[in-house]
Amino acid sequence: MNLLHRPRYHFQPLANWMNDPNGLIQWKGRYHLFYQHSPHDPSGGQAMHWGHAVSQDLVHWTHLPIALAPKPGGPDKDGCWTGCAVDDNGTPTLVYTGVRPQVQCVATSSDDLVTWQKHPANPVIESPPEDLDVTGFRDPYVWKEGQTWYTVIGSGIKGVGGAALLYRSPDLIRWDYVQPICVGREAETGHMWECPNFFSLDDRKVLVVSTRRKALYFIGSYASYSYTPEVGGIIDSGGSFYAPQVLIDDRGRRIMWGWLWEDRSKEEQLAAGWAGVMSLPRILSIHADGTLAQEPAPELGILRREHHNWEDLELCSDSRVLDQVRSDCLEIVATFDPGDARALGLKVRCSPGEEEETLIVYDRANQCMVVDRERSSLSSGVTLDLRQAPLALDEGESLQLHVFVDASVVEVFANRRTCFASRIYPSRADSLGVAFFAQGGTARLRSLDIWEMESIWR
Ligand code: DQQ
Repeated sequence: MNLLHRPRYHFQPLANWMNDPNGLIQWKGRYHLFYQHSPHDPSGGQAMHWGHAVSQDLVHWTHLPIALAPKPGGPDKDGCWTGCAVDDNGTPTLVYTGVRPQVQCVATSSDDLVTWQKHPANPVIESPPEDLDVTGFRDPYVWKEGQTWYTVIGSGIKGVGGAALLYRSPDLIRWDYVQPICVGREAETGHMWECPNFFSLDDRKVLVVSTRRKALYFIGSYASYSYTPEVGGIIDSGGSFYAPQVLIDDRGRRIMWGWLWEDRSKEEQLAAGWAGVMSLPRILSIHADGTLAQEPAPELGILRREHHNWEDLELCSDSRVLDQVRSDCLEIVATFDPGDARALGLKVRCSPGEEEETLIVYDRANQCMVVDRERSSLSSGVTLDLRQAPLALDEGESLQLHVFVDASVVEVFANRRTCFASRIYPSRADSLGVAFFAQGGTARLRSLDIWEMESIWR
């Protein structure tokens, strides 16, 4: 396996392919993370298994044995696809999709989530509703209200748009179809909604779906088995974040992880021997304007090691390289007053001669955040592009950038509002520099804190 570009504090399996987070649950105080996994294939070609890891602190993970594997002749013979975990009155229970065809299955554990027994009644939902012509039928997300279990299943109605289909059950085994809680318009949100998540946040209801290579959220209200979205947006604009799942922990926090796919050629992935990374855990809340807020879990602070700090610097039309910092494993917290600068921000993974660099820019003139990886690598076979998302700062509001650099991952949180998880693959061993800059005017860097980060693997 090739360790070049391999992150050190973002979760990954030991090797080979991973995609969606699955079955997130806190059990007896420990966080369990399951994920889509091809245990012997870095290209994801093998029928999907569920990998499994556990963490005491949300940061360091211990790999556990494969939780689910396709069973020859069974309803999941061609793959154990995405699903969720619930506590059924003391029995840990997974509800997931078996393929082909797409059906819903159940497995339980009697040894604290290490080994899993598939239920003899599988598949517990053997086909989509008869009266619907669907584009897919997968990725159950289950919750309980009173004595009744509910699930939404990712789907779409042909010619109409993506849909989240609601079922209910007294026991997780016998399920009745209710109705779609929500149906999108194909032109706006695609023909198929994958990986729906449906949960309360403050006093609102949030629906998360993944479609057309993006994860979307809606915030709205729910009554009579029908969901009305009122606000919505893209969860992450970095181009790699997909199929997120949300865990509700014992402090009531909604913690979200997403799959960050590779942005390099299949050949490079095969040569590396691994593909796919989990995002950092993100804590969700709702801004005063009703949109979704995301911030990195504070627990990540335990990885901070050597610290560098700068205060109150004026930036005018140039960039300043920070000679003290040379690393590809960093956390950066920066607060800027944008002043009258046209654009300002940070550069990471810079080579000394600026042959390679990735820019994290607030474009004040156009009121947007940009992650510019057009010169992030001199290699061919990697995506080099510019990603942007709206960010309108209020009068007098400072720009707050919280950035995580971890080898091939750059994860950016701008004012808790606009997020980017992007993959970069600098070719030069000396692309380790950090700089800040302003263009077209003067800005002020109020404070800049940089920590070198420790690996999560002991
Ligand atoms: N990945 C799973 C599906 C899901 C998709 C298969 C989303 O269950 O719809 O690996 O990335």
